[in-house]
Amino acid sequence: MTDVKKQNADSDVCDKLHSLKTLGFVNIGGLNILSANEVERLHELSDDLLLRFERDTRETKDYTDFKRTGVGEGAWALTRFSQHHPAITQAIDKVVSNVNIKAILTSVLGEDYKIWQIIVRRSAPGDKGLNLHQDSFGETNLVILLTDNLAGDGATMFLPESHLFSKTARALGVEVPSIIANLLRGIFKPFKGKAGNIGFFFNRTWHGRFSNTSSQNQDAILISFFPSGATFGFGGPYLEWSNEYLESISGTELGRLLDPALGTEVVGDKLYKVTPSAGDMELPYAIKIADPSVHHLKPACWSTYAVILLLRILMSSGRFVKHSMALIKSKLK
Ligand SMILES: O=C(O)CCC(=O)C(=O)O
Ligand SMILES: [Fe+2]
Repeated sequence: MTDVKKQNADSDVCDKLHSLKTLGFVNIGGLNILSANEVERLHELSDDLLLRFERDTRETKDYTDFKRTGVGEGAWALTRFSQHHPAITQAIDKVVSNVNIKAILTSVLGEDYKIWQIIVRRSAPGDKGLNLHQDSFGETNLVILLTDNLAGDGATMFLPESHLFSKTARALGVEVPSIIANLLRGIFKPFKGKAGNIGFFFNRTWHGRFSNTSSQNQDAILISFFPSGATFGFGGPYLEWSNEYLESISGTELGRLLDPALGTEVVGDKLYKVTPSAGDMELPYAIKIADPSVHHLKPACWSTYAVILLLRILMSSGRFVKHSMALIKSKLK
């Protein structure tokens, strides 16, 4: 495993990395990477862009209303976020070029990671949240909060340590709807923090989004990384970065990370496999945790197992009640 100390990272960053590996998510704070003005500007731009595309959805294919896609109500996303404004590109390039950020990414993804998507997600007051789920093999997200969110309303939430559990949430039938997760707020941990805070999570960690009962929009940038050995693809709302954009950022760290022509192998239609450079033979941590037969890691706290058992009981009782009600209704017809 790449040693984070070798990358000249701050010692506090080493502790944060430890939390990420053990809990599956972490807020590392702002680390003074972006100034308050830069964070404010990012927020203003996301505000302007979301409002503009809401008014005219034909203006871009990157605007998604989660209600339309059937994955929630009261939340919106703008994909290929950095492509929509040079100031966004500049700020995100600054984040991904930062020595501490690179040290964390290298430690969990190896040397050869790539970025698939950059989205800005808005959770508006009344957002119903997002059910518990896991995403693609090896995927790891970097989060930048654009709004203060100390209560966790409309925040990404996690079941700590669940990235180390051998079975998936889907296999166990515990893709808990956010309405239930909200009732169990003590169990799931939201990504709380202040505007400008940066964090990471493995998309293998069981996660979703709490409903937003506050009176404020909760906005966050989510950058999706893939390590070598993992595959990402474009399609649906996730379009390929435009060639003009990639050309305009060539030579920058963000350009290296976004251009699929660099460090990947085409394995299908708009499908790219991240390839290891010579010498980086070690399996990245984000890949290891995706395959329990390889890592032999387990959640350390007994409470994690107790929660998983509770969720299984809750969800199967729910399914039993639903099934019985449907049966009774059909008999009474
Ligand atoms: O909207 C959210 O906070 C959840 C995001 C999510 O599930 C993801 O980025 O994989
Ligand atoms: Fe997700």
